[in-house]
Amino acid sequence: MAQVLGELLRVHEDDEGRLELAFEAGRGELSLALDGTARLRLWQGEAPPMDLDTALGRTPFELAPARWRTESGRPALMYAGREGAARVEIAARPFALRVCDREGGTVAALGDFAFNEDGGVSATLRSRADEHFFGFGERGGGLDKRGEQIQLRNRDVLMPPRSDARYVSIPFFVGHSAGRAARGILVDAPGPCDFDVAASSDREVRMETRSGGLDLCVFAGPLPADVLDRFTRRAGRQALPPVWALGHHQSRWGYRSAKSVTSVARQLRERRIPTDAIHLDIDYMDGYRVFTWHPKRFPDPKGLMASLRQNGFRTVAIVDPGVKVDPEYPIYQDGRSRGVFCSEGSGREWIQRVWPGQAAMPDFNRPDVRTWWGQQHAGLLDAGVAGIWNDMNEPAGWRRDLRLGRAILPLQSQDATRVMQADPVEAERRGGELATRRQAIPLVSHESVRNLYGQQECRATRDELKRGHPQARPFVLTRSGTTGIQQLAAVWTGDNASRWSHLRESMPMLMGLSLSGVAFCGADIGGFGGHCSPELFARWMQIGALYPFARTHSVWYSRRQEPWRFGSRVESIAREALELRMRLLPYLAGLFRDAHETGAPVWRPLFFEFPETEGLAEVDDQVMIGSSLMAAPVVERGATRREVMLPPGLWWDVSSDACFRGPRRIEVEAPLERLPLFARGGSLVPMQSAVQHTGERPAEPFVLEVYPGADCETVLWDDAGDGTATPARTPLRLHDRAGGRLRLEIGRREGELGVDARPLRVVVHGAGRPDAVFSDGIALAEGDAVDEYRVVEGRVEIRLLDQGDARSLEIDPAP
Ligand code: MIG
Repeated sequence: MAQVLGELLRVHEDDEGRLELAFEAGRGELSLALDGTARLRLWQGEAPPMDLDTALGRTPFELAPARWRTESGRPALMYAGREGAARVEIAARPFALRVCDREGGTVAALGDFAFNEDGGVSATLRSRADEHFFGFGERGGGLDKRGEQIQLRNRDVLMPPRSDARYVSIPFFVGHSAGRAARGILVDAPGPCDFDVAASSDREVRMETRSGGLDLCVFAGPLPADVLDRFTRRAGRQALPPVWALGHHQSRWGYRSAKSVTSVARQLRERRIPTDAIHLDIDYMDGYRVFTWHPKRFPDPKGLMASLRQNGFRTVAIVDPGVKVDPEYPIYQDGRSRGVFCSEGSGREWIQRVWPGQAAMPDFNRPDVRTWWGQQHAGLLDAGVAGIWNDMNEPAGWRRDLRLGRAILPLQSQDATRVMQADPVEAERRGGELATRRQAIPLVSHESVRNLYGQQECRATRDELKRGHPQARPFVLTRSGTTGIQQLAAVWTGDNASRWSHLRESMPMLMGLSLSGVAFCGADIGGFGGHCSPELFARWMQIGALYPFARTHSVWYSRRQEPWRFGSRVESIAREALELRMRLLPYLAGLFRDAHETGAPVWRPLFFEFPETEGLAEVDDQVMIGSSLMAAPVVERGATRREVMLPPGLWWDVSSDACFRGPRRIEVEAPLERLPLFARGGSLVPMQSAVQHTGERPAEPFVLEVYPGADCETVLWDDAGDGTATPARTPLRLHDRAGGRLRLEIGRREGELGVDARPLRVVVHGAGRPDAVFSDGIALAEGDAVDEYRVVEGRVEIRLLDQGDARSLEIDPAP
């Protein structure tokens, strides 16, 4: 039975700017952050809701010195600072909140607070009938979640109905209606929670935690980008990937031996399919014992990885959390003697079935267990593994299974109701002492902190990869996670299938995940389960090569999915798609830098870039890659044309330089060879020539594509790729006076990293045959040499030597 909060009895302002609230049936705390974010916590009894900043090692809430005042008869908590401002009005009977921005506009109105039997809290957010909702982590279905009932509980699952729980739960959403201020809400819960997204009532979002009180934050806009900036400031920003991780990854469950890995690698190079990483799935282990190598099939891991590395490949190895129960297996013995595993209420080790048979599950909530787990990686890392792939960490598992050779059929899903784990906050507080005094750590039920499990494992992994190299940018890939996972790992969306609908669905799924803070995300290219057709593979690779994280992966009993398995036509299409990714590397690296610094995702829905424009919330088969490029892939079988929605402004078809003015819908031809890709008018896209992997020196290191149509500015980042030096930064600016002279300013390069002088080719699209081209005021001659220009198919190409000095270029159109 729901129990209302009852009347607000007392309000007490503490010395630091928090407001303590006492209700008939519980307690609360209201506070504001320096950026104007409002936070409400509610709980029953003594214990406040679990502090996830402490539990997950996040940056603490940046408390602002707010004041409790009454203005024009309304008591409110208020703060106004340089970075943000907010006023929160409180109504006492019944308790309700109104969060207002600096201008006094309502950001959020919240009410109907009630406790459930297990100490969870439900609340209602008022909504406009035309508000659209985005986020919630990794979800199926369309981009706009209005009308859905959503469960957030991490679990292993094959493409469930859209309302079902999936691997990654992020209880955050953005609310947006065209032309109005956007806002965001985070329900910062360690365990499962549920949302009714204007399904039962079109003017309300209902949210409920299942236990543990409520810890809710309201993030103001006005732009969707402002909401993401504030949200990721709270939850953590995208970690910068090592540059090699931005290349293509080739994976398959079924690369059974070192031989098969070597052969795939050799063919990738022979056939010139750009690839940076090869993944080793569970096949490399000995009887699926984590951190071991199969002695026959992988007899010389070090030699294997050295030869891969010599050919420009990094190796990523899978690590599952389940440790085989085997008295002969040193890792199990050691873990057992140190008591690192989760237990059932009775004190018995929590055993469940996964690949190795019976397995014990480490309790990653404890810092000593995370350190222990990290140390187990030594063998992999010494052998030359460059990145770690954390699978099965929801955690997945089953109670019984049927084993038929390589096939394992889970028969009965796990029931973790009696499992206990260390209280992550207490464990954190006790830190290093823990190993000796663990008996004293209070336990909580696994279910109440379930959504943290995979994230804590990634934390153990990342910390280990950074140990001794604080500047390093580790590569960790995870299947499960929750709020803030982007600080620790890239996310792939788990087991999809080789179906057109799953290709189509990957678009909104990745855009939704992106809006939940996870910029580095991707779906298995080609589909994991089932047999991929040549046409589906071609189409999947065209857009997959532009996923923020681009990995081809499949299951062992499906048709092989290396690009050459589908005939030479599809092989060429895949090669070209991956070459495009390599050519875009400077642009992509800049987008990751933006995500890291501002929270703006790499993959953005159209409304994110055009929040004033009506009708874009529904567009989820097109994507903005950064603010300059828009892809409209073909995701329908047999289609060779498609309709494209062009938002306002000029749009250049990248393949033909045809130029269109939006807003409008156009039909484009898209034969199998072609991905419809548009550049926004008024954009500068730094590119390079294609390489086979990111470690290869491109023939042309810097090609600046200029798409006229509006003024714009951007920054080119040069980066050692591994965090060893602060990057160099070259500001770029385009002045596009309609009809008049076009001016490009290349700023002076700044920063620590030395960049050698290099050729630069500036390509100005749609410039026709100009009257004159100037560099720093001096007219250039036509020709192919440095400091000359030529006209190629309606584009002006200028060759320069980039030595890091400021430069300006001007193009006078023909009269
Ligand atoms: O229960 O390691 O999602 O990518 O290939 C299956 C084998 C276990 C699930 C992952 C998939 C991986 C597979 N794993």
